[in-house]
Amino acid sequence: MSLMQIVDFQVLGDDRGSLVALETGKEIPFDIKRVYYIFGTNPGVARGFHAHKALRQVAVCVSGSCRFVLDNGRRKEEVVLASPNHGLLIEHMMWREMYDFSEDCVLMVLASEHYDESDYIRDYDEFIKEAS
Ligand code: T46
Repeated sequence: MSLMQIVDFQVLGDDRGSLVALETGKEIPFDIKRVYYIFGTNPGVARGFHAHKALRQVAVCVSGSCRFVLDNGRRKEEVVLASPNHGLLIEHMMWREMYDFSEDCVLMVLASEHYDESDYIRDYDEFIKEAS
């Protein structure tokens, strides 16, 4: 199975433009406890470089684009997020790295838990040990 679980969102459009609605239990397969977004990323910057023990997330590039690399400890895959119509479901115990943020990138992330630094695995060797 692909590591890249892309969720297609329904776009409600009319002559005014477009609207996407995201709801727990519909497009988002967990209770949304937190929303954050990353923007104004400087050129050449890479982010992420960690996994989460329990956190589940859906990442949406609501503007611009960026590249995600996901790694489950056995293999790595990458995808470019470039549409507000799709979300990337990132399950727990998945190492993630983000690259190639466009200047206009706004990366919105819906998260299943409140922020908790103790849920992060920021050391790749530790991640590989825990993932195996
Ligand atoms: C992830 C990827 C996609 C908070 O105080 N609250 C928060 O909700 C978040 C997400 C971060 N922070 C603090 C922790 C750090 O001092 O903001 C600072 C930057 O966070 P971090 O270096 O973890 O950012 P990224 O872009 O490397 O990773 C973030 C999320 O942390 C992470 O869960 O999956 O985006």
